[in-house]
Amino acid sequence: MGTINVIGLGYIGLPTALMFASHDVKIVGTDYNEELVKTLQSGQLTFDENGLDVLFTDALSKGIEFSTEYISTDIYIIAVPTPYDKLSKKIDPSYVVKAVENVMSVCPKGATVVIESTVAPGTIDKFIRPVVEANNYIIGEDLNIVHAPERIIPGNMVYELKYNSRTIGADNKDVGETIKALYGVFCLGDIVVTDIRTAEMTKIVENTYRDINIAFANELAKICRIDNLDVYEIIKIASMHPRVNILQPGPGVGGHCISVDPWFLVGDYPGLANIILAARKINDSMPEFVLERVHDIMKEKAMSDLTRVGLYGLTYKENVDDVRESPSLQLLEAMEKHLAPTLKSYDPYVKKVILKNQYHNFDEFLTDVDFVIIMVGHDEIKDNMKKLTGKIILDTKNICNLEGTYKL
Ligand code: SAJ
Repeated sequence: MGTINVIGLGYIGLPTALMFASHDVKIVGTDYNEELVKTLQSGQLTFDENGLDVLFTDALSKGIEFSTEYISTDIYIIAVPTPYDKLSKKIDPSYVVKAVENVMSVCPKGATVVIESTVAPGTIDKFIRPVVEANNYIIGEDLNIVHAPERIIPGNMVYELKYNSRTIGADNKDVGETIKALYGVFCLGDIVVTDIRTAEMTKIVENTYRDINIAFANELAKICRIDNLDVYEIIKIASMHPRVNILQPGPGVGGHCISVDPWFLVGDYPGLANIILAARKINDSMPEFVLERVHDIMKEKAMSDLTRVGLYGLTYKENVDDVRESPSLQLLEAMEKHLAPTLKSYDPYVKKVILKNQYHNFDEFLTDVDFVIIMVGHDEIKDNMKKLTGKIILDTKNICNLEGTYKL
């Protein structure tokens, strides 16, 4: 097997590159960010993830290389960002398009480009094929295009890379089977080969399914709040039914996947994507729902000083360092809209200063607040819950058993 050039060394590209390398596949990882490439070349990781350090050491010992340049080879895996426009909800395919163009500038005839980045259904037909054809490449002869959407969950990426099943979308069965065999080097899950449009749609459907199910749990939380019912107890009991499995309510849905992908279906199928749209709205309403709870609790406690209220957790979920679309940031944004003063906040994983009144030490944060809103269930707070004794607590993650704790 020849060298694989993995393009984009972020949350998906880097673990994938390391996994291949640790299984003795020759890998060159390419990223246009010089700083990032230098960091990796110096033997340092660029983000925290369970088990990634061990994989990195292994991949380095197997000779993985990092570069800002694309190399000439037979197989490319593209894992670059696919941002979306917040207002139009449309995908911005420019990074993927640019990567494919760069590949074409160096690749030999007959090379294969595997796109792992999540794309809205139809993106490859709409944006990638025309660019390839505009370069006078014949798809299937001069260049093969494959869509192999990633499926790994931040926090458990290394495990899931190995054990999750995967989808390979290709125009041609033989190319699909070749790429399937390639991923089979490390992937122990089933690998299904299908066409590109189906692969694109499947990926979006998976995240939409989860969004809808989280929205159901969040809607139940709102319903139960009205009548002072324990939503967690109800979910627990209902889920004992053999065909019921309800997810957990929370302060909202963040991350770059579940809170984004369903919008592509809403945008492309207006009038048809109704549950999908409702689910998005419910999940997006949760940070404001938390604010309403804060308001009610402050009234009940006759507390007026907003500066003594603090948010615990800024990331989009527990034990990761990613703050993209996080419910806490959505909540602070909503406060800003109402011109309310910003709350104190703290997150053990967020080392950079991204907010006013942000703390970097748990104890100092606790000293300066009377009311703690638990937004993220990091292990740190779970392991130190006693430190919150005596505080007013709103626990949106159902992790605190201290007496008097308010729930969602
Ligand atoms: N959440 C809840 N209640 C729950 C579960 C999650 O409120 O019961 C919230 C989380 O706190 C978080 C958000 O939902 O804010 C999303 O978190 P997540 O852990 O469910 O998923 P992501 O966004 O980290 O990763 C998802 C995964 N997709 C599915 O589970 C269908 C992952 O497999 C995908 O690879 C990833 O999106 C992606 O990149 O598309």
